[in-house]
Amino acid sequence: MRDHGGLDIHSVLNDLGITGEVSAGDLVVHSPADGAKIGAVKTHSATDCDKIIAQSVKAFKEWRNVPAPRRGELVRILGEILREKKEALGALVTLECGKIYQEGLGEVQEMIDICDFAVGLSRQLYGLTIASERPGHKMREYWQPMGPVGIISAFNFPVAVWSWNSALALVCGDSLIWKPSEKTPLTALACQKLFEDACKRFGDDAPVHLSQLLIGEADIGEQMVRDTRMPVISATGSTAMGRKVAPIVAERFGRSILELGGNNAIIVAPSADLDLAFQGIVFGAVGTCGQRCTSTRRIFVHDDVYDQLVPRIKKAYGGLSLGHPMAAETLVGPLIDKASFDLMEAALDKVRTKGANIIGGGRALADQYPDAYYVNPAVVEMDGVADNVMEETFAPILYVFRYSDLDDAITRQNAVPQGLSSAIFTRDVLEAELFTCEAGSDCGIANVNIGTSGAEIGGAFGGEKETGGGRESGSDAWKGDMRRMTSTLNYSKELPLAQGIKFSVGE
Ligand code: UN1
Repeated sequence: MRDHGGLDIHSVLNDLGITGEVSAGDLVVHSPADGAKIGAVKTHSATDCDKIIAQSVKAFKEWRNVPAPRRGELVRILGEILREKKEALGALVTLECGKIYQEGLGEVQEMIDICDFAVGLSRQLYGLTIASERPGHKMREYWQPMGPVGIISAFNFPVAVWSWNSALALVCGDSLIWKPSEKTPLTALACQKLFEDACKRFGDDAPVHLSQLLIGEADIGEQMVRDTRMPVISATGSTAMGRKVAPIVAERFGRSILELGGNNAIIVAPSADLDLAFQGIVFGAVGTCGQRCTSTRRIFVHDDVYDQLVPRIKKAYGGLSLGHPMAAETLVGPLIDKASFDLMEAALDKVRTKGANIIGGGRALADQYPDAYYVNPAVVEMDGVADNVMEETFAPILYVFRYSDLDDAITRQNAVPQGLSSAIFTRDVLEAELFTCEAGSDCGIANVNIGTSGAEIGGAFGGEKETGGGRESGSDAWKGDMRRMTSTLNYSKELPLAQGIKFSVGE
């Protein structure tokens, strides 16, 4: 294996300054790359959780008074530190969640990008000035900090999702509590350390406990979700998780920002540039070993190009370089664990019994890595087998369908419970415009001539239906971390009532 300049677990933990914190604890972490134990961290108790929330409330009350552009300075410093530690943190992402090092680096870059975005935003938390219907009156909107924001993140983007939420929430004047996946606490501890370093460089305006970790299983997350001191809960993960979180938060009239499962499709039209479509599909389907919420899970290929494109994809699947995610030549690393592998096998068994044509699937590299779960990415030709695939399986399975009519392909694309990402490859402007019109894709993301995954941070990220409806990251997603205040000011000497109501109190 060609490694990356000795970026092994020890040097990486050392470089990130967390060796001590991950050497003993009740939560043992194994690398999905080879199954080796790479750390053990202490989990929090219910009493700890209560204390962490109380501390967060206190930190919020100080932080909200710091001017937003100054709050942006803290995020600027965090971005600077992330640049300094990009290689080490990228390698830890790779070793802890198994994505290839290129993608580990990409994930840290995504953190840097959102920090840059948030720094600019810290001077642009604009509200509207609205024309009042009353003489001598002005109406204005203010955006105010909300309070402690609870962030729940998944193993597959163990650091970027935290950064989308935290960079925005920090400039918005909120404090943070982060419950990372129990599968990836080391990267969370590393981010916490980098954040604390940023606070030191920043100076006294950053209160203690401005950002804290909550380490543990679902029960501790649920305690945070139930707590009325947490006005915003931003949760990323499975639809099953969101189904639990959403009603709990709704019942107490909290705000939830949900980014849940996807079942993303690409339509390949007759005029498509097939080289682009090929690259976009294969990256989308096998990148991150199919473990992105934006991974390409279904393709609808027009009859006219099916026989040119699909055999090419199947051939490429035969030659994909699987292997240790730190090896430079690897394109596909491992699945996170055995449970994921079992789900992939179960999904393939289901279509196999219906007579689908399956290329790939099954375990790979088991002799070399008996304690890790490498798999052969699978292509499943669905023609005549089933109408659609309704579930998200977090693994590299690409279901391939034929189509002849674009409206029908869009209908089938949309006919799943999830609504995160979608794409069309076409050089026909009418088709491209149809795909992104009100009767086109029903997803939060609808791309033309690029794949379903790999969104930039500048756009609002999220989707509809079982994807949860939340938006994180760019555009005006920051509004989710603030409360809107409408203020009408009277500078006249009268008190006219709105809607022309006459109400004069005699004395
Ligand atoms: C996720 O899988 O939860 O668009 C996030 C993408 C990445 C983010 C994925 N920028 O694929």
